[in-house]
This record gives sequence, structure tokens and C-alpha cells, in this order.
Amino acid sequence: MKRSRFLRVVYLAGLLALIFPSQKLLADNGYDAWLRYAPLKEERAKFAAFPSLLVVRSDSPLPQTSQKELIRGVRGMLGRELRVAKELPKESAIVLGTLEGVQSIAADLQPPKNLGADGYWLSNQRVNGHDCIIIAGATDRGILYGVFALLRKIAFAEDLSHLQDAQEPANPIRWVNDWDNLDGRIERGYGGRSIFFENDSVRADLTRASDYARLLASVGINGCIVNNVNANPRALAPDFLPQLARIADAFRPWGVRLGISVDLSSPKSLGGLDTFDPLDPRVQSWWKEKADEIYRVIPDFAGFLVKADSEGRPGPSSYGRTPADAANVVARALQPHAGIVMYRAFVYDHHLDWRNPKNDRARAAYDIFHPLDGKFDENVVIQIKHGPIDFQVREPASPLLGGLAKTNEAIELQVTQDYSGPRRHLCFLVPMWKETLDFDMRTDGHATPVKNIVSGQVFNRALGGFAGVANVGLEANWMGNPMAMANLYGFARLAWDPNLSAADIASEWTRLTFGNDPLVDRTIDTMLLSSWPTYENYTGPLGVQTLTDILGSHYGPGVESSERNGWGQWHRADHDGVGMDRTVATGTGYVGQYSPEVQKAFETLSATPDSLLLFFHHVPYTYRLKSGETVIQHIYDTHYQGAERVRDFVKEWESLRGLVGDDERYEFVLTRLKYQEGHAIVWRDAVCNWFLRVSGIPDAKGRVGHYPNRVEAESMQLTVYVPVEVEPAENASGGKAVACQSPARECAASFHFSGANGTYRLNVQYFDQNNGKAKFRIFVGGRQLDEWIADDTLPNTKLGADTSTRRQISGVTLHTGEEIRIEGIPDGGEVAALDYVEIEPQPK
Ligand code: GCW
Repeated sequence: MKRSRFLRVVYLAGLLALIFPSQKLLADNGYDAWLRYAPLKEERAKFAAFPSLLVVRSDSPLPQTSQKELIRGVRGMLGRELRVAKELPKESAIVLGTLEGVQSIAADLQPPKNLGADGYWLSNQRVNGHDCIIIAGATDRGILYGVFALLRKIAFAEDLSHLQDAQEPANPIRWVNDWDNLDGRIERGYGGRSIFFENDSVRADLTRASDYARLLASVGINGCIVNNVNANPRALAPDFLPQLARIADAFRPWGVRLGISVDLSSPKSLGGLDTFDPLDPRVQSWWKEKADEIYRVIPDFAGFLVKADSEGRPGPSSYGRTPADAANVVARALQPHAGIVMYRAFVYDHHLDWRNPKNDRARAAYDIFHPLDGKFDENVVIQIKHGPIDFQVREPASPLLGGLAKTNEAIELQVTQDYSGPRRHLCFLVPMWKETLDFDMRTDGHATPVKNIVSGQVFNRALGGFAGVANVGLEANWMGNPMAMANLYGFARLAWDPNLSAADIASEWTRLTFGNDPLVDRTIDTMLLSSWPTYENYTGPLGVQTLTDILGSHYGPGVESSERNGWGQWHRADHDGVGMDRTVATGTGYVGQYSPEVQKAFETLSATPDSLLLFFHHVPYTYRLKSGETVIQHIYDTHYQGAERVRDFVKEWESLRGLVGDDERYEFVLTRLKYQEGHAIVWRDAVCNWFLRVSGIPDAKGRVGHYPNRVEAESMQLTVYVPVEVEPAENASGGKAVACQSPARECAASFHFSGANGTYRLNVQYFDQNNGKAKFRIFVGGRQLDEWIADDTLPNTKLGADTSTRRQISGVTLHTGEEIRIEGIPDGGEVAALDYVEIEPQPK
């Protein structure tokens, strides 16, 4: 840029800053997530005595990263520029290094003894007569974690005058898994395309990969599997490994080690052998040579993640071998290099005969892996999904978590909201994870909560920990919704310390993301903490699981999609009752996989908690819960309560206008919450109507099937629009919609308002397919009220619950008899379909 132009730009920027308040210029697209380092305001005064000098001796990469990060954070939050020195000066300072390192600078320091790997010590000490802040790490990684911990304390405006905080992670393995395909798509990813891959190669620009590693490091994550568990053998190809090495280089300054998912058939499909039988010596040498090749280019390679014999993936069963045979062969190849194998316990038959009431997918992991306990090598870790099925909205803790006393374990949690309202529904999963982590397996009759088993503590295992399926993408806010980042933050914080409470994690995240205003903190925390039970309420309560379309997007309702097929996610609802009988006495025997004490909690109807009733038992709809309510009425009520609660989320968020730092995130989240408000109603109606039809038992409160404020599109006066059936019927109001099908260029639906004169809110329920951008216009008494384009990217091309959405038009004055007319202009495959218009008195 020429100098004169540069000056013009600077001048213009200055002028803009004068005209617009600074907040407007600080638009936030969510990229910085919880690392915003937003300037502290009046709280800055608390840091008047904060040192201006930073003493660092080590030139190695992590201390260097730590130094830069500290300078960056302090600059952002306190507006101070730290100076750096190698020797202790005659003024107060921050001293940063390993435990030995800081002692070599200040010999009198007494750091805590036996600080575990990756632990840190933050402390306020007098050194040479000056107040100093010590940031010491048990390892280089610990230094970095200490820096991030101190920066968090500054962001929370904590008093640092009595700083004394020694922490070490509860779990050695704190990894994320990203299900990125090498072509750039992400399986169950909702934040855009891969930050690592495009066109079967590693991206040229890995800025996002290194920024991701920074985010991860800030909350203690130390490993990342970068490709889909449904692995492409190309991940191990000779020309691909140097490309992977570039990602490892981007991660390394942040202490994050790279690992990859591997396809167990690679010796055959990639290596050209005629077998991948793990017990064939040629296969064994293939893995050894491959491991050596990897470590030549990635010396700190973390290891492999394996999905085998699962959902069509190749595995040892092809040769009559066990998961232990397979895991050990791969593990022995990695062992000389200190690499590990994470072998997933998500192994099951997806062609189960649904007619056999004894069949049960929930049994699979335990049935397969428990007999192999003790047969796995020391560098194998069995990675176990937290529940026995598949990241459902409510599952009991997987019995396998308590069933491996002589084997390393890690718990797999799903950060990406696959079954929990991908990117659009607020669903903070930490409270759900906490329930599993705190669940007491009563192994050998002792208190053995899951968190202490997976950490290795209960059975004295050297390895263990957490794996979180993150699936971040190229969109600016990483996960498609800034609120979804609370799950990534929470996952990592739990991996570090599973004893943290959900409330504390929520509050930490909120304050780092939106600032320290107590009203903002309280409001957002309340929303977060109630969001999972709310989602459960309007999707599938009582442990029946998420009644979503399990065969497709896992998004909208698909109550019957789980039934009469081999996938084994059955709820077995029929005319008489609902639920899976998993008892030992009369059911699938799944309950018998738990320790005797836990069995007692689930085997009988009277002992089983309502929240898991239908997971363990098949009961008639008239069965009375502990609350005294019948099952069917509970299903109706919770769906109404859930949808109602989302309405409150919108109001609660609206109360924060102007308080959450910037407008961009505020508006983004508001749009999402309003969408969720409408979609929760789609869920409510679909599930309630399905149960009404199947059970034949009406809602005692008269709501289900009666919608007095609605005018169905198919009953309006239609011009060119035609009524169409929606499949399944419960996924549209009245089972029908109206569509403007080609070759029509424009359609209209109209009716006359029959209510009293007044001010109303109009909810236009329409369908936004992802194969076009239809236009809508709405007129009242001939005057155009609103127009919009259906250009959202909902996950379906068809009319149904995935694409059903609403336009809310508030404050509309209506007169009795006035004509309301909606025009639809189709586009591409999108047919400008309408479901209904609901006219409700304008809410206060
Ligand atoms: O729930 C299923 C998902 C698959 C996923 C699988 C797994 C990666 O539908 O998309 O595949 O779980 O966890 O392996």
C-alpha cells in the first residue's frame, strides 16, 4: 500500500471510530470464542499492581508460545504491554517456566511437590523483595496451561493478591476427535467444511488449524484426531503423511499432538496385501513399517483411533479375530514410539432382527469387550461412548465403563450436537455428561463413579481419559452457533477436572464469552443449564431416547424411523404401551451387565427413576409415574412444557439486548432461538400427535390435535397452490401442506380473519427446503405486510419436520373479516410450501 493511501485509511478509520461508538466497531463473529481478551472496564483498577515485566528463560517452543499468549492477553484485557527479560530485575515481575526453571531464577521458591504431568502452579511470591507472580509448569505444556489459567482469572477480574493455585489434569488423555473427511466434508459437522482437508489433500493454509489448537490448548486439550472414524485408507498413504505432518506442525506450538483414524483394512486396501488379518505376520510388519514411516515425519505422533466391525466398517471379525487381536497388532507397531491406540467400543450389528424381543443393541459393547478384559496391550485404550446406544438425549451410563478392570478406558462424549438439535437448538450438554461421570458403578460394592474409572484411578491404570467429538468447521464461529461452543469449552474443562459443576462451567464460559455483567451471567447460565432438560422434554422424555429421524439427518422428529429395522434404536411403542424391556427377568437381560447394586436400581419398575423408565421397561400408557401422572399424559405435558420454555429463552435473550458486548452475536443467537421456538412446536406436535394416534388416549388438557388459532393452508382459498400429503403425516399440521409445484410461477393462499379487531402476532409456518430459494409475500387487506426468502440451509430437500420453519410477524393490526393473503414464488426444487398460519394475541 502506498504511504498516502495508508494515511487515508488510517484517517478514515479514526473518523469512523469517532462517529460510531466503539462497540459497533468491535463486531464479534464468534471466532475468538472464549479467548476474546476483551478490555476490562472499571475492573481494570484491580490490576494496578500487575507487573509490567515478564521473565522467561527458555527458548523452546511452548514457553515461547506461553510468553506470546500472556503478552497478547494482558494487552487485550489490561491495555498493558509486557516487557520481556531473561533475568530477575529489581521490580515486580511475572516469572514463567518449568518448576526447575523458575527455581533457577528464584532459588527460594517452594513449588508444590509431585505436581502431575501437565500440571501448573500459580502463586504470588516475594522474590528479591518484590511481589512476583509465578507461573510454573510441571512440563512445558503445564506452563502454557498456567498462562491460560492466569488469563482466565484476569478475565474474571479475580483478585490476584493471594494467588495460590496448583492444578493437574485428572486425565492423561484429553483428546478431541474431528470427523473430517479428506474431501473436506465433515460427518455430523455443523460449522462448515473441514479446517484441515480439501480435495483429498491437506489444505495449503492451516491458519485455522493452528487457531483451533490454541483454543484447545487454552482449556487443556492435548491431542486431536483429525479425520473421520469412518476412515479413508488414504490417510496412511505415503504422499499423505508429509501433509499430515504440516498439521502436526501447526498444532505443536500449542502442545496438541496429532493422531489419525485408521481403516483396519489398510494393509490390503492401501498396502496391496491379499489380507488384513491381524494375525498374519505380513499384516503385522505392514503396520510396523507404517508406524516407523509416520514417526519419521511426525516424531510426536499421538496414535491411532480405530472404528472397526461397526456400521459396515471392516474389522477383525472378517477373519474370526477379536478386537483385542486387532488392537494389539496395531498397538505393537506404535509402542516403540510411545504411540497409543484408541479402539472404539462402538461395535454392533446393525442388521439385528427387530422381531426378536430378546435382541438388544445396547448389549453389544459389553458383550463383545467385557470378555476381552485383560487381553489388551498397555498402550491400548478402549474408547466407550457414554451411553450404550448412541449419544441419545438420555441414556444410562454404559455398563462397559464399569466392566473393564484390567484395560485402559476413555469415555467418548459428543460435543457436536448430532442428536441434540445440530447448531440450531440450544442444548448445553455438560449437565448430561455430569450425570454419566458422577454415576456410581458400584464396582465390587464400592463407590466407583465413572469419572474415577476413566481417569484410571479406580483400577490403577496408567492411561485413561476423555475423547470429545468436536467437528468444528470453517465457519467463523467454528460450530455453526456461538452458543454451541459452550459444549466444547465444557467438555475440555471436564476432561481436566470432572469435579467441576455444570453451573461453574456455564458461568466461566458465559463470562469469558459475553463479559462479567452479573445479569448477563445469570441469564445465560440459566438458559444453558435448563436447555438440555428442555430439549429432552420436547423431543423424547422418560428415557425413550430422541425420537428423531435416526435414518437421516438426526434432526427433526421421525418417531417411527427407529422401528422395524435392524439399527436397534427401538422404543417399541405400539397401541398398548411403550419402552424396551431390558430387564433380566423378562427382557433382553441388558440390566445384568451392571454390578449387582446397580442392577437393583434398574431391574424393577418401582426402583427405576422416571427419567430412564422407558429405556429399561415396557409399560402401558396408563402406567403411573412416581409423580402420579400417567406415562401418556407425561409425554404430552413435557412436550408442551419444553416448547413453552424455549419461548422464554427468546424473551430472556431479548432482555440482554445491548449487554452482550456486540450486536452481531446478539442478533445471530436471537435468530437461532426464534427458529428453535418454532421448531420446538414442530417437535411437540409431531410427537404428541403420533402418540395420540397410536395410543388413542386423548390429552387430558385438550391441547393435542386442537389448535384454535391456526388456519391450515390446505383449508385456505388456493390459487395455483395444491394440497400435498406430508410423510410421515404427523410432521405437518393436519398431515398436509400446500405446494407451488412447477411449472407454476406464482401461487397464492388466502383466508379471512375471523377474530376480533386487535393487535396480533402472525406465525406463518412454511417449509424451507435446501434445494432452492423460494420467496414469500404476505398481505393484509391488500397491503403488503412482509416478504422474505426461504434461504436457510435446513438439512433436507423434502417437505417435513426437518424443513418446517416459521416467520414471525409481530404487532399486526387486524380487523374482523380482513383478507390475509400469502403469495409463494417457487425456486429450483423448492415449492414455496405452506403449512398453516397461526394468529395469536400479541404477547406482552
Ligand atoms: O450415530 C452414528 C452416526 C454416524 C457416526 C457413528 C459413529 C461416524 O450416525 O455418523 O459415524 O455414530 O459414532 O461411528
